[in-house]
Amino acid sequence: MSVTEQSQAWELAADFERTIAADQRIEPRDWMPAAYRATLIRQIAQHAHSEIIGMQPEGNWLLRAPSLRRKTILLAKVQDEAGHGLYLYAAAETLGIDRTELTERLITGRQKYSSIFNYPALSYADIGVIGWLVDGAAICNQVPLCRCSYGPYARAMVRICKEESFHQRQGFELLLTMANGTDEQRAMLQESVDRWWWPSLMMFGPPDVDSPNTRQSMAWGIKRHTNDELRQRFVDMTVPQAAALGVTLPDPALRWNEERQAHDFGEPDWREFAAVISGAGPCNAQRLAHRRRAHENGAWVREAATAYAAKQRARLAGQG
Ligand code: BYC
Repeated sequence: MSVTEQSQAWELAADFERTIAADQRIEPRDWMPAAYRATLIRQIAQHAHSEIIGMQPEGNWLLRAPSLRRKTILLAKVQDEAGHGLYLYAAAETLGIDRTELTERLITGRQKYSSIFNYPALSYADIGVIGWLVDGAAICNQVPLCRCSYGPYARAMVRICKEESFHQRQGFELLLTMANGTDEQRAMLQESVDRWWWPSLMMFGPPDVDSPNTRQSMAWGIKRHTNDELRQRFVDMTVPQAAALGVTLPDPALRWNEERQAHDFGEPDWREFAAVISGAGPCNAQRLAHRRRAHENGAWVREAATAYAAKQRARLAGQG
């Protein structure tokens, strides 16, 4: 590298650091360190994959919804998740990676998606609990991402968070109906909360001491809070909601700490978390197999769209 090139490179790096320090946004055409780009591709792609894989546990109940009203709500929610996946893949593409490549990394198991979607949805109460706890956890995690230093990701998150808020409310409203229903419905609700509580806490990632990426991601303004801070925020937000529903959260260590002005709570089973994210959760194989099948079944759509685009290009070139 020549001396001029070297000083240009320093200038670009200094510009990047200044933008981050001033809490301004990095945009796709700005220079950025390779590791910043790689971290964003990893996180945004995992996030996009989670939205798409996350359609499966709820989609499983679409044909068994207990009423037309519940079916319409669930259908709208599952469609929203597909939309979130699209915004996020589009945001990842601004970093110079192709969506085809990202899909390939997902279906070959080279990229992760959220641990939570490797658990089965076993009853209709699970549909409410996914909305309440899973989307509730997602909101806690994602609202700060609206201030992420990378512009396209932050802007996608603004839109996604508005929709997540509807998702959480529809879940809570379904659960409130069950809570005011029969003893059997209340038992179904409690059983579902018992299964989903700990996996929901795991959504925030490993404890801070075991999180290799948090420090650097916070220094770059990608993450605004640590995994443990957001987990605490979620617990504090959820406890009064559980009381309103009349359900017990399955944690004997859960209690209000007057001194900290926050709840103390127990440790999730981190061995289970490690197993789930390394592919050995209850539904990992099923989720990936389903995604792979859907991708193969969609090949003709991609081929038709590509052929149509080529035809349009040829027509426009002919006109020119
Ligand atoms: N599941 O250093 P750490 C939704 C991985 S979709 C799986 O703390 P980071 C919804 C992590 O990737 C919501 N893997 O990482 C959709 C890393 O592994 P690699 C999805 C996890 O990135 C449909 C390693 O563990 N939300 O709401 O600093 C229907 C070490 O972790 C998990 C997002 O994706 C996990 N739970 O922090 C309903 C939010 N946790 O990549 C609802 C965006 C950690 O080094 N993502 N890992 O091999 C984030 O905010 C961050 O990536 C995380 C992890 C907080 C998740």
